Amino acid sequence: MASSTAQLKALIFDVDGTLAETERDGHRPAFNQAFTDAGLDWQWSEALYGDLLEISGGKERILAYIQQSQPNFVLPSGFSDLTEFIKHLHATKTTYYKQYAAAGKIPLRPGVERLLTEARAKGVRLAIATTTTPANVQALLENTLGADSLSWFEVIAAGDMVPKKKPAPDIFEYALAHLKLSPENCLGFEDTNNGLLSATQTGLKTIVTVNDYTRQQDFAKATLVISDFGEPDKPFQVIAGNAHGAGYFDIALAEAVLA
Ligand code: XBP
Repeated sequence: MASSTAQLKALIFDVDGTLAETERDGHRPAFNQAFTDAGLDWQWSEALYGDLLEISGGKERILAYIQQSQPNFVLPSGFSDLTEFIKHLHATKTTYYKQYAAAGKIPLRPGVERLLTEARAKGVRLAIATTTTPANVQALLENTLGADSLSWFEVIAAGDMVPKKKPAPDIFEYALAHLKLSPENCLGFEDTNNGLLSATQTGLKTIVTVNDYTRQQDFAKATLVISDFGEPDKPFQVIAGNAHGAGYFDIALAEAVLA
């Protein structure tokens, strides 16, 4: 029977803050450990980090911090320029992040594994569109969902694969182009205003799951804003939009939201 509503073919997920509380449990402590290793007395508090999250990308975030808050910074010897130094700091930070993931310190958010498993069982394709470094995505997925879980995702669009980071649409455009799908057949999942802008500029209907860093942000462009994906025995809270009476996010709700 012909249908006038768009068919759901793929889900495109942000990683940081959406699949897991990576900023709180992984990135911030990893930045701080990298600073200590480099002999710097910089420590990013939770509050400061909340402000710094306005800048997408770890290397870009370090640069903005130096420019705004460390006017007397002197380039350590052995580095030809600031870009090289930031690259070095960031590589150390990535090493720490991977260690935290391997140690099980970065769990998935409620409902994530259930939703991914149901999508796979029903033939709904999966992709990732994230600003973070590809090695971080690999470490998170393998240590939470198992060794083969990278292969669950047809496209892992991450980090420097595109010229402009979120809120630019580049990373979601990259994911859609590699899926060879139109945005009408996909849903995007985000936790930040920057990410929401990135996704919706491509035409994707986007679901926002908030967290402590982002719940005060402007999500007017989201199709649905919820506390998390929820579980049958632990329903989400609906913050804005129509959740069609559901208590947790599943493929039936994804289809209802897309229709
Ligand atoms: C995530 C980011 C990333 C991480 C750090 O944004 O901005 O920079 O905070 O990762 P989003 P890297 O969730 O919108 O994709 O240090 O690897 O950049």
